[in-house]
Amino acid sequence: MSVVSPERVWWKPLSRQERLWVGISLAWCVLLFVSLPLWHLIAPQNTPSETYRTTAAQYAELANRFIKQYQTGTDKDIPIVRPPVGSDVYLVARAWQWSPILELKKGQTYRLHLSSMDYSHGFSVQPINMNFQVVPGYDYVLTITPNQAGVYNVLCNEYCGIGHHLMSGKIVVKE
Ligand SMILES: [Cu+2]
Repeated sequence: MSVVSPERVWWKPLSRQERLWVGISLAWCVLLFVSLPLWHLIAPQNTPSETYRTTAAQYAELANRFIKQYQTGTDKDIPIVRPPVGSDVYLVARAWQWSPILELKKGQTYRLHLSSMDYSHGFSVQPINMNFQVVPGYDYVLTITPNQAGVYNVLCNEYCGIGHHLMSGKIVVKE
């Protein structure tokens, strides 16, 4: 009397079709895995690779100096700023506003700094649907080249309190 019946052995050699499907899934996994870093390197608009530690006070000082230097007007008490092309530009997120309003030139590259003065906010640019998390204590630098003129709305897409829905800003891209 045998203890182990051959039918109860779970392992069997793979059939040709099973091997084929395992091969296809494996190739797909590898393709997705390598496409992440590849997309980061070759895509026309990359997510930032620069993040620095900062404090609210430090960042506010840089942003205020930037606003004072290049301010051209105000819109409902929010300063409008036209920075020189290629420069470092600062956007401040706080409950519940984005400041300043940035006026950028189409086809020019800027280093856009983002930080929050209080809670976590979400930097969401509409209608191009670019999204980025803005966490206090960090200075995120996005190297951006606006390639279409127009008015872009900056919305907060991270719930940040009672005035969250009112938190909208603007980036204006001119020809
Ligand atoms: Cu919010």
